[in-house]
Amino acid sequence: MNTHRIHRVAKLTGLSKDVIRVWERRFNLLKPTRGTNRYRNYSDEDVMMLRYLKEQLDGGASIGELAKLGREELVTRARANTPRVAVVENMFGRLLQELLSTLNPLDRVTFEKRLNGAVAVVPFDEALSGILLPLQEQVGQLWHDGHIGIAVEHYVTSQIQQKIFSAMNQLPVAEFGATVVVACPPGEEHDIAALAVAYQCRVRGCRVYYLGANVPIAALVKLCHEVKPDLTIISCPIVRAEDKAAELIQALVEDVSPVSDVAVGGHGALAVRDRFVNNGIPVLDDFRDLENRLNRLMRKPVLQR
Ligand code: B12
Repeated sequence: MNTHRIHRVAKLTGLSKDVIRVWERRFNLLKPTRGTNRYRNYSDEDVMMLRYLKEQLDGGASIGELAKLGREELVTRARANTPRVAVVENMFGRLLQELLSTLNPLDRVTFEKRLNGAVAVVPFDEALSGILLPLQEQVGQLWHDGHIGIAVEHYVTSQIQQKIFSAMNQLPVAEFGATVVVACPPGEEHDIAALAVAYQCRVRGCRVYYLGANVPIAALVKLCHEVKPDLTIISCPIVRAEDKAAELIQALVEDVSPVSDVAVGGHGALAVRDRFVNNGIPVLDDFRDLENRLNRLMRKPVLQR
């Protein structure tokens, strides 16, 4: 999660600094924190909500009516509606090409300068979906197609992981929300989507146990007994052979489901969606679906542990 001083918020949203200050005073919609230097720091969520407000005002809505909806509702609407403005998409597209052009031969300094610079100036949600996940996919593809070595792929993957971990570490440690375990099943090394899932859970205030790649079922069950999750999310990017998929479903149903609600996501889960669903395990279609599930989960009263 990034924080932004008011001049950058003005740039990112197209609103003047005065308007932002007035809305902050009058409508109590913004929650800037104060840095050590006493400057206001606005969150990614503030920026996203302000962009949404600006778009609605441009479309003829009134700020008074919008403000009555309250922050929580506006943030939910903003998340659902965030339009991928063509200019931003082009900017990300160009940046990705620039980043990829630094990989063979590897020019670490240019790669890190460009990546760090880009990730620091946009709300982290946008950096994740617009830069980091597409970069991961393209870098992996370059390796699969033999254009770069596995070492360079691992280097870039680790840079992407660091960015997501560091955004997570800036979030407050949740003490009370729903408890969620996020893991990849045995044999699954593709862990970036799981990390992105963990980040989404953290942003929504869940208590998250992120276990990463290739987690043995027995170890997962043991942890679930210990932390009693409200939900265990399994990320399955790889499409498994029939027998392997059946084996995984059986293990989740027999071993994990008795201890925790389970949900699965990823291409490998979608490929055998009916089998999961017929066995009582819901499949989350995409990150929007995940968000809905988490919002429902966070509205449920949670027992304190
Ligand atoms: C990067 C990559 C790698 C990296 C992984 C790095 C890492 N730490 O994650 C490395 C180089 C290590 C790798 C290794 C391998 N890979 Co690979 N890899 C890829 C690649 C290029 C991108 C995957 C990726 O990270 N995408 C970005 C993330 C964010 O997307 P994702 O994981 O697909 O997840 C998306 C959805 O599935 C979903 N999702 C996933 N989980 C969840 C969970 C929830 C709750 C929700 C809501 C959504 C969701 O959301 C994501 C965004 O849309 C894909 C091809 C491609 N273009 O997709 C191949 C691919 C996945 N790999 C593949 C293979 C075969 C392998 C290897 C077996 C190759 C080998 N011969 O060794 C190995 C070992 C893999 C193993 N045992 O797990 C195949 C899988 C084929 C299949 N059967 O499905 C693919 C499809 C390539 C191909 N076309 O053949 N790979």
